[in-house]
Amino acid sequence: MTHVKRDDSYPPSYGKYSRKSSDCRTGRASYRPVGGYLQIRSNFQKAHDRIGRGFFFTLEKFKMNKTTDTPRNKQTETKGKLGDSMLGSEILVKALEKEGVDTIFAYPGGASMELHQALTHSKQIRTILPRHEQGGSFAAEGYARATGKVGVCMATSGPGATNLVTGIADAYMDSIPLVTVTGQVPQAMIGKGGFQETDFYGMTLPVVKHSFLVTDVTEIPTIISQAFKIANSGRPGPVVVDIPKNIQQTRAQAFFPDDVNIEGFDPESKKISDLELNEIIGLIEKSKRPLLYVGGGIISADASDALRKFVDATGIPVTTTIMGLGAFPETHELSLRWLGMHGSAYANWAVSGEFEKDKEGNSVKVTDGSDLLLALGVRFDDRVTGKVEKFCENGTIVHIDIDPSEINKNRKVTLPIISDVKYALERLAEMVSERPLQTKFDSWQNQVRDWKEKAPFGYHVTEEVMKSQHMKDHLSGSENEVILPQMVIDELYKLTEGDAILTTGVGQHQMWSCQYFLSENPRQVLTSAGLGAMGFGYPAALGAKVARPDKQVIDIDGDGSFLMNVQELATAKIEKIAAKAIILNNQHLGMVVQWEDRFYAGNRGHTYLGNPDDMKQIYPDYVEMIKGFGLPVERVMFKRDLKAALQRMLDSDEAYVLDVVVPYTEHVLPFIPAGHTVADMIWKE
Ligand SMILES: Cc1ncc(C[n+]2csc(CCOP(=O)(O)OP(=O)(O)O)c2C)c(N)n1
Ligand SMILES: [Mg+2]
Repeated sequence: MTHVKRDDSYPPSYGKYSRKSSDCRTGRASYRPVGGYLQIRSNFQKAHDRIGRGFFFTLEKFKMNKTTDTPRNKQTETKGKLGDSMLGSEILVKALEKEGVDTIFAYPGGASMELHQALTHSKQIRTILPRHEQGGSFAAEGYARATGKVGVCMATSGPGATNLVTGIADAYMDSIPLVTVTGQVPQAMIGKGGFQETDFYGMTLPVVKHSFLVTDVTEIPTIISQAFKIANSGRPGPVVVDIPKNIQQTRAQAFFPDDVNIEGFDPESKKISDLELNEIIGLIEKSKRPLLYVGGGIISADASDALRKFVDATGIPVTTTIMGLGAFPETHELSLRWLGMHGSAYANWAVSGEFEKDKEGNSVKVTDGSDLLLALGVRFDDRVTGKVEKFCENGTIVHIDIDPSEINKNRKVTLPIISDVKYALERLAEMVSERPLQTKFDSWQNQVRDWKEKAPFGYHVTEEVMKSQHMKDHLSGSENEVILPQMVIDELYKLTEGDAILTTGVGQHQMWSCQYFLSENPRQVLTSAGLGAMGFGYPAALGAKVARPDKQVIDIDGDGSFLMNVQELATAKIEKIAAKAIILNNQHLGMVVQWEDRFYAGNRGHTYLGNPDDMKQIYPDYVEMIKGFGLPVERVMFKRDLKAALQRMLDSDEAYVLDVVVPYTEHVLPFIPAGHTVADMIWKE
């Protein structure tokens, strides 16, 4: 079996012993040690014997409980500076400072309190205490997603570390640069099932880009530099650095390299050739209906300006993924907004064609979709493609990505290219401005315009809403004042004029946030896309606000999702982080309810979040709860109060929560049921 790895990011000398996860197609499982530490031992021992390095731990080393005898690795030969005599914990803090870290979200415990002691002496790093490690990991992600810089979080061994796993998995799925530092039990205790020991290194293997277990105190600076480099080069991702307590307590003089050269790891050197670029231009010249399908890779690569130039020079319309929101301005006439399960009908039509039902109820194609799909920095996620073989079935597909493991993984394409996408777009823009295309795409652009006019995102108060329990319980006599969830985001978009950073939970509110808030720029809507992790919204907003204090940062959340990390309100209050939150409170797990309505005849399977003994009550009482955290809060029930309440929230200098009560009967449309095609898209009631 061949092992194709993300980025090819292993130094070859680490080989399979690096314990880095790989993509699922190539059988991550074969990397995974079956029996924990003992099983790894033989592999690692072999690796150690072969390469004579101290990068990989061995049981012998743990037994020795000292680490400074490890053979020096190559980095000592590079330029740098020998540090003063310091404790391992202090070396770590210095190494983080050297990487430019200004914020760390860290929750202490027995195996990491040494690190916290050292952090108290840092003048550069602000240590923020989240109220749950999961909150800390999402906050670090929010920081990273808002800036493109590496987010950093830290936890103690055992339960502290396991609480980080969801955040790490989230960063892995969405390719977010994250360095997580965890304390580990002393080396002598590893493998013995001692208090708060978990094999965190092993546990996180399938969801990290790389991981280190530090066995030599003097290697901390090199490992930290490597961790940051790996996290944020090529396709970004999470890196775990697990540091046993005895290493933190060991005094040593460590070498701080100016730069680290990781042998064999140079993802950014992958560049498309002019020959391939000419081939793409040739395909565009021949095409009648070219379409750009762009994703988070454009944002990670900082390639949106280059994309804009290329579109200006060619007139090719653009659709993005949710991770690619803002890679191209959504207000631009050539923007088709985002595509997929709940994306715009017109983006989905532009990819695969427009279908209508005939008299017998069969779907028939009425207009062709794209004949040339330029897929850049995307991964053909199933929420985008639906039934993947039908996705742009009749088009030629060009796929450019930095990560070889994405090529032909979900969708076989005509022209796959491994390249830095920014370079590819810059060169393409240059080439087409030097030698303009012979083709114009007027009729295709007109088609796109017609589609946009035919099926804009929209909402209205339906009969279902009027007849709903929500109306009876909460709006009897004031039915005209009902607030639909979509209205809230629409109004917020108008009030902020689109100049804000949004985070979201996961569910219906998430989809409406992406539909009704148009991203002009990258890094405006931060959402857990690949993992779909409820609880992401508010902690991510904290991280984003810390990183971008100049911006309004607003978490648009569901009542279910918000409750999952509600404790982070304490972080906001105590750390004075003015991240706002709007709870679109439908008293239900709305997205699951929507599926129940569509596919399970409306049978409710534990999707009601309110109090069944008193359905007129709004439960839990967020107003009382948020008051308990010492933060301002308002409940909004009537449309007439919405705008002013939103404005008060925006005007607040501190964290502020609006609990907006909305009906649960709304469905997110358009909707392409999972595994189906655009022919099955429900786009109007
Ligand atoms: C941690 C986690 N658990 C469960 C789910 C499954 N899930 C997806 S959406 C959803 C409902 C979310 O409810 P809420 O946050 O109130 O948002 P709404 O859909 O009502 O807007 C659930 C349970 C998930 N995505 N994440
Ligand atoms: Mg809800």
